[in-house]
Amino acid sequence: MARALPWFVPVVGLVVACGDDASSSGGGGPGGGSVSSSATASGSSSLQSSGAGGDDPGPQPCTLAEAEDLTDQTAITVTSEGIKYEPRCARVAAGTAVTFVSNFQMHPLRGGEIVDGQGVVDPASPITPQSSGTEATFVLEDAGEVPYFCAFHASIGMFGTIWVE
Ligand SMILES: [Cu+2]
Repeated sequence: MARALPWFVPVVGLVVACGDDASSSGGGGPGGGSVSSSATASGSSSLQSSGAGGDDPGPQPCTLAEAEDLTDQTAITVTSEGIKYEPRCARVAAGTAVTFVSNFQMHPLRGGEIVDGQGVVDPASPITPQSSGTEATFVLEDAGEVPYFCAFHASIGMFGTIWVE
């Protein structure tokens, strides 16, 4: 007599790993330089409230309202003090010579804006990359918004904006 054992048991192993947020946990430092233009921008704004763990909202970009009005000057100086620029946010007249005084080896200066807490270099920025030396002057001719940042410390707030009027 044949024993009809139902060996064929369909094992449906549906292991659906939907933990897609495991790979995107929080900004592991500015050193990587992975400046991608892909879709990481969406949805990350909601992460900020859970990650910080304090009442510090974190470094915020300049607003025009807080920008120091230096439009009556023909030349201004932006210094770096610790990990902050001073003045951080400024308004200048077109044609103003803006001199950055810093240690560019420790605080590499870049023109570009902050996206998701990381500095993104703008190749068209009048503030050209500075990685050595202690002083650099840029004459800002064109009206507009000129954001800049420190390549090492942008994620912890070392950035600013100059509005050219
Ligand atoms: Cu820095």
